[in-house]
Order: sequence, then structure tokens, then C-alpha cells
Amino acid sequence: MAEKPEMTEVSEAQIASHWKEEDYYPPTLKFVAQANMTDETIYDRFSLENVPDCFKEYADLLDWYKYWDEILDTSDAPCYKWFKGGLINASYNCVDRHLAKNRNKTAIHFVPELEEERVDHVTYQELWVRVNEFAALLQDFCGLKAGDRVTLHMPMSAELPITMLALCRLGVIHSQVFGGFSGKSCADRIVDSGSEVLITMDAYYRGGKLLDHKIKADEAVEEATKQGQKVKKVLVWQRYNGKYSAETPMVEGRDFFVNDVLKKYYGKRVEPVKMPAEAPLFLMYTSGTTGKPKGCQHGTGGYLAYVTATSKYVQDIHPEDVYWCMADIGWITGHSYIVYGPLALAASTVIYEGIPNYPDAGRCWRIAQDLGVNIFHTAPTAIRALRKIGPDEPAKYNYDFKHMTTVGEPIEPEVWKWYYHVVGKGKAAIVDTWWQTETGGFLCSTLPGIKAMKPGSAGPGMPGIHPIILDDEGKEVPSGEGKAGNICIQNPWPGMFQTIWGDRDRFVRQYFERYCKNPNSKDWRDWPYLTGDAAIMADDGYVRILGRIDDVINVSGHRLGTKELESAALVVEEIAEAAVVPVKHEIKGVEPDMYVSLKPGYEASDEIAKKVQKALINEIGPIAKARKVWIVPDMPKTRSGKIMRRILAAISNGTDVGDTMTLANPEVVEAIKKMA
Ligand code: 6R9
Repeated sequence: MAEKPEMTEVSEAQIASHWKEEDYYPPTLKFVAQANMTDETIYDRFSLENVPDCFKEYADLLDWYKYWDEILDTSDAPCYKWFKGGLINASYNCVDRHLAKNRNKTAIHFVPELEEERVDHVTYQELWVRVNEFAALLQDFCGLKAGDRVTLHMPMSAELPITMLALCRLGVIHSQVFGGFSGKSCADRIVDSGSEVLITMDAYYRGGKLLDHKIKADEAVEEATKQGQKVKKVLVWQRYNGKYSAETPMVEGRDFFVNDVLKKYYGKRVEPVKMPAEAPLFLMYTSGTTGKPKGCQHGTGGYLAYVTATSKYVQDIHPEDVYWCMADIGWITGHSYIVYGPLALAASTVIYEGIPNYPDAGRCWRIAQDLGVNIFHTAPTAIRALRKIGPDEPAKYNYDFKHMTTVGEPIEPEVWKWYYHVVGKGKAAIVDTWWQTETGGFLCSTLPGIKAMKPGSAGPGMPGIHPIILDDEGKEVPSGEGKAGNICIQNPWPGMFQTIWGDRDRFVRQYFERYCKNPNSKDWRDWPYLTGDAAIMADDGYVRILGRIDDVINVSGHRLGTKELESAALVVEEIAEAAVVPVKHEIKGVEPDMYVSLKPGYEASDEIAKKVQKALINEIGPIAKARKVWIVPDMPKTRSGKIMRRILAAISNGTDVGDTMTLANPEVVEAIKKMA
């Protein structure tokens, strides 16, 4: 990696004296000297008064066919249109524009899980060729055009970003479903988005096992068809080196191996479609308070500007960096910070197929060493696991991280310190980035070349993001008092989602209604965004996130809706009622505990508990598996019949159940406690 010259004017001690609190970790001088953003005035330039105009600076990192007429259209508040009138293409910005300078540079390193398989290094030139050919196929063979939706259910592979970039080249909206989700989950998303084409892959490796993935597409299409959504074509990519498809059953006239059809399109080129900046780029489904996952709709220009700028200033990506984000592309982190942000900056982005500790606890550090990774991005759940199984492994490998990220859930200061000292070898700057599927990019984080790190705290609002903590009455909770409240964002920003696909009412109700100052207002100042997290703001403006206030359980950084989990349990015939609660877990943060009561005439048995587990896996996926299924005589309920999940959570976590006097059936609590 080429390094900029060391800074000479400021000493390490001068930098350190800048931060008074003991728990602050200043970045090293070496890091600051090469950082993309060291200009503190960025916070002034992006002050609340300068919203929305300040975001022009971010949009200027992109190539536009036509500049916008209006930076922010609020006429349909709180559904905003950023960079209205602008024309842009995301595929062009992530691929074509790099050919002049970086044609032969690696865009994607695909690392198969099996170490005996070769790493696939895709250059920008090759990416361009493959994106064009696949776009030609999508256009001609599938008849896709701008505004259509296509569901992807693909594992981690180079073909996944190729597919995304080919679709957005045509203006087609992609909706990638996490590969680990079941066919049934995929079906719900196909139906909601109205996709007529499903793109999948034959197989992939996970934990050393070859998993048949195509089978889920068959389930998905069958279920979607039952729900009235016709899927006309299923495109099946063949996994890297393509030797697994021989046994893949294909439905004649519906299923096609991409590798076969693609031959007709070799050498074909497709001009990127000049898309309106506010046209949707993709949908990303996430869990909410009701059973149905919601399709967060992200726009093209605003989203791309925001993820590009934050990749540059927070991830500190330079074109010469090798950047590895271990998230799955099926989550928002993968979209923003494996695919769109890094590729828009012409970085080399690493895509790893498998699990971090396969075949041993040194795997991550070997990958980092072999590929020369210098920016590393992962989640607390992975850090906890790696610390547990191989606390001394990083020291055995010769890699050199300048920068690391943690994302997805709060990180314990102890775990943070291991990450800093052992993984980062005391040299890498760490950013703890707090944000959401809905927000497109980071909300709170330190700018690593400007602000010191503070273990356990995400940091202040990003430039142009103005967080505020509100109490239940809507009054501001002052910072520095250690009081928690609902963290909201006072202003719109380009990365935020535009709406929930097909459900504007739910969008307004869930995210804006609570603190809206005037429902008829077209002024964004009247529409603070409710994140659904509880947080504390310290004197220095750093934010510590405590967790969700709504009915969402965050398992290993994956959001699972309690209603989704409970609905899955209710698929089991014997179950009358289900209630799910989070239980603390050393590695995953939390795990779900599932409480069920049975319909009259059924006896509790291990078999029923097994059926519930199976239903969770089938309906949602293996990440939804419960720590324990409790078959209880009845649920603790309020007099109005509401299940008191708080009490169940206390029993599961072995904490005090508190006052049970207001319950309609306090005796049931004693009975459940005995089962613990
Ligand atoms: C990016 C992502 C969002 C929820 C969010 C919060 C939790 C994310 C965090 C964090 C503490 C962090 N969360 N990052 N909590 N510190 N750095 O994870 O999106 O899957 O939508 O989850 O995750 O509770 O509200 P998503």
C-alpha cells in the first residue's frame, strides 16, 4: 500500500492531549497522516443550518449525467426526494468510470471457503465485461426494464455483486434475500416486491459442507405461486468453478443455468440507463414490529452519494486499499459497505464465502495476510467468537490493519479492547458505526482521522446527521446526564430510505408519527426520524446505543421480529400461543427463547419442542433457532390479555421478575419459574 508522507508538524503527544478523558484512544499519527478526512471544519460545514445544501459535497464524489435541479424535494414529506432532476447510474459509477485509471486493478477478491480452491481475482476490466454481458442477458432473455423488481437469493460470491450491478445498469430494482434464509422467507419477499424473475445459485460451502441452495428456489417459487405471484424465470448461477450443477434438478422452461444462456451474450455491451436520482435502486427487507417484513426502498443518487462519502471518510478507503467487510451482502452492511461504497471508490473489496472460523480460528488472519487486507470490517458477534476460540491467533499472522470497523450491535468495552490490542495490534483506528437498514449508511461514528475512539460508544452524529435523544413526552434528554431515551435524527440525509415498498402509511406511522410536530407540514424540521433504539448521549456528544425499544431481537447483529418468530412457531399444529424473548448470549449478544402454550388436548413433549425448532428454521432460517423452547401451561398475561414478555425475559435471563401483582394469572409465573 502506498503511504502518504508522515505528518511532521504535530506530535503524538499533542494529538493525545487533545482528548482529556482517560478512556479515549486517539488514532495514531501514521493513520491521521494518511486519512482521507482530517479537516475538522467538516462538522461546521455540515451543521443543522447547512442541511440539506451541505450534501452537495457528497454528491460531487459521483459522476452525474445531469446535475440535479433541486437538492431536496420535501413536497411529500416525510418521503423525500434527493437530488431531484439529476440523472445518474450506479453501475456506471461503480464500474465504468474506473476503467480509465484502474482497469487492471482487482475489484473483487472472491475467497472460497475451501482453502484448496483458488481465490478468484476479478479486475475492474473483467467486472465491466461480466456486468455488461449479464445485463444483456437480463434485458434480452428476461425482458427486464427500468422499474421492474427482481429477487436475488444468492450466497456470498463474486456473481452476487455482478448481478446487482447488471440490474442497476438497466434501472431494475434488486431485492437480495439473505442466502441463509429459507425458501419460504424468500417467497414472502418475491410476493411483496412483485418479482417475476428469481436469481439464485446452485450451491455454496458453509462450515465445510456443500449446501444445495437451488432447492430453496423451488420452495420459494412454489410458495410464491400459491400466494398468487407468478415467477416466470429462475436463473441459476453455477458456483465458482461450476462443478456442482450436474445433479441440480431444473424445471423445464422455467429454470436456466446462467452459464449456458450467457454464451449467447459474450462480448455484448449495454449502455447504462440514465436513471433519475430519485428512482429506487434496491429493496432491503427488514424485520419490524408486525409479522410482515418491510421492504426498505433506497433511492439511487442519494444512497450512492451517502455510502460513497461515508466509505471514503469513515472507512477511510483509498483506491490502493484492500478492504474486507465480513458481513453478508444479504444485509444492508454488505450492500453499502461491500458493494456500492467500496466499488464507487475503486477499492479492492474482499468477498468471503464461508464462516470466519473455518477450518480453524486463524482463517480470517490468513486471508488478511494473503490478500494484503488493510481495512477490516466485522461485527461484535464475530469478534466475540474469534476472541473465544483463538485469542492468540492474530499474533501468528503477518497482516497490517490500518483501520477496523465494528457494526451491528453494541460492543462490550472488554471485547473492544481485545479487538484494538490483539487484532489491530494497537495500530489500527477503530470505528464503531451505528446505523440501520433504513438509514442506508452510518448515523453515528467517529471520523477516524479527526475524533478519538471511545470503547463502547459509537461516537457523535456523522457530519450532517443530527441526533437527539427524546423522552416519551418528546422532551429533549440533555446530554451528559447519563439518562437514556429514544434516539432520533432531526434532519433528513441522502442515504435514508425513501419509503416502505408499497406501504407509505406504515413508513410514516412507524418512523415519523411519534414525534411529528405537524402532520401537514412540508418542512423536514417537523419530522424527526425515530430509529427505534434507546441511547445515552455523553457530554462530548458521543452516543452509546443500548438496544432496541421495539419488538425486535438482534441476534448476532441480525434483526428478527418477535412477530415473525412467533408466527413461525404458530405454524406448528399443537401450538396455541407463542411468545419470544431475548436471552443474553456470550457470542451472539442475544438469542431467542421461545415460549409456547398448547391447544387443549395436547401434552407437552420433546417432539413438539423439536417441531417448533424445525418451524423456526423452515420459516425463517437457521439463525432463528431458539436457545430453548419452553412449553408452558399458560402465558403470563395482563388483565387485558396482553402477554407479559418482560416477565418471560426475566425468567429466561435469571433476573428478578419484579411485580407480578397486576397479572391476571400470577400463579403461572411460579409454575414457569420451576421449569427453569
Ligand atoms: C447496520 C445494521 C439495525 C440495528 C440498530 C441497532 C443495532 C447497529 C450498531 C447497533 C449498537 C452499533 N446496531 N449497529 N447497536 N452499536 N454500532 O446493523 O442494520 O440490520 O437494520 O440493524 O442494529 O439496534 O437499530 P440493521
